[in-house]
Amino acid sequence: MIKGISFLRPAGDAAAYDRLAAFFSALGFEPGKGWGEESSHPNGGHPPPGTPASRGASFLAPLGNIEFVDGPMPSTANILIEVTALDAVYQAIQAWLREQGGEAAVARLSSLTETRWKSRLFTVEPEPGFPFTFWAWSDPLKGKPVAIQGDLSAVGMKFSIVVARWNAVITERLLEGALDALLRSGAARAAIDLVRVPGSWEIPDAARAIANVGRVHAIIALGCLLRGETAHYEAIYNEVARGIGQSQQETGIPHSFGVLTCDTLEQALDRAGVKAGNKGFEAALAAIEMVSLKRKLGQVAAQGGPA
Ligand code: DLZ
Repeated sequence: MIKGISFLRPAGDAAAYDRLAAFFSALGFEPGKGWGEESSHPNGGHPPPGTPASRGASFLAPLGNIEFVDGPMPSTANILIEVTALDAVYQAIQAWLREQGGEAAVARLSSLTETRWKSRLFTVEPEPGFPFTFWAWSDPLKGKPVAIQGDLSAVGMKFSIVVARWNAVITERLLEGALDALLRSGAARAAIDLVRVPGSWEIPDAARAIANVGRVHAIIALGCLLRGETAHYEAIYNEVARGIGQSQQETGIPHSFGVLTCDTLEQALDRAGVKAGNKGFEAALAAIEMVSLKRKLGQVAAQGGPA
């Protein structure tokens, strides 16, 4: 029943709000939905007339909890952010503060200290009066995530969507779903290329050409093959799947598979947003996740690989 927990804190003024939001964005926090009074309040509805406008910048973390303390409080800020690469975060924050306000701003960053609970931490005030403590377990195995998995933020990522014109009534819906997923996950419109090909058969060739140029982080393949209307359906489908997979494996660029293979148009419509989700949306999310995962695997490898 319980789904999440949010901690609301007034920023004070618009400039502080912007700086705090910039700080959390710069550290790679996944942006939440946030809110603005023009659209709607998180509790729903519009504010009564005469209420001052307000807005909310939201940032997500994979895990959260609220802790009540009995006895002396630890000497930390009351918002603690657990990370897995404390030194890298420290350096990133130091650089951000220096860029914002030179050495005077860097003075709002404490030194790294050991705690009594086998961890290291530091406290920073990205905005005066807003302290945050970042910490990590000293024993890397303790702080290690149980699984290495990709996130779903597309901020800063570039994509190509290759979409087949054949069965356009379906593929245009898949395209809408894919764009919806990318934009809602933070991708910039300018970071999405759209490439149209005649039919699914042509997708692997176009995908390979795009991957060879190497300017995008992932390729999303969208098409629709209908068994009833496609001669040599199996042969075409196998070749499309093999070609997309081969392009992915040989170029190292994630290719997500959003090619529907259905018996009837009705089935395809269901999978293109009517009754059974939208395969284009799912393919776009898979692409985002794989880009993020491959970055993380790269970091793990750079740090010497798993123990
Ligand atoms: C020719 C053909 C047929 C019969 N059916 C489909 C289909 O259901 N879905 C699809 O994406 N494309 C189809 N095509 C077109 C081929 O993919 C290809 O574009 C043409 O054979 C030209 O090479």
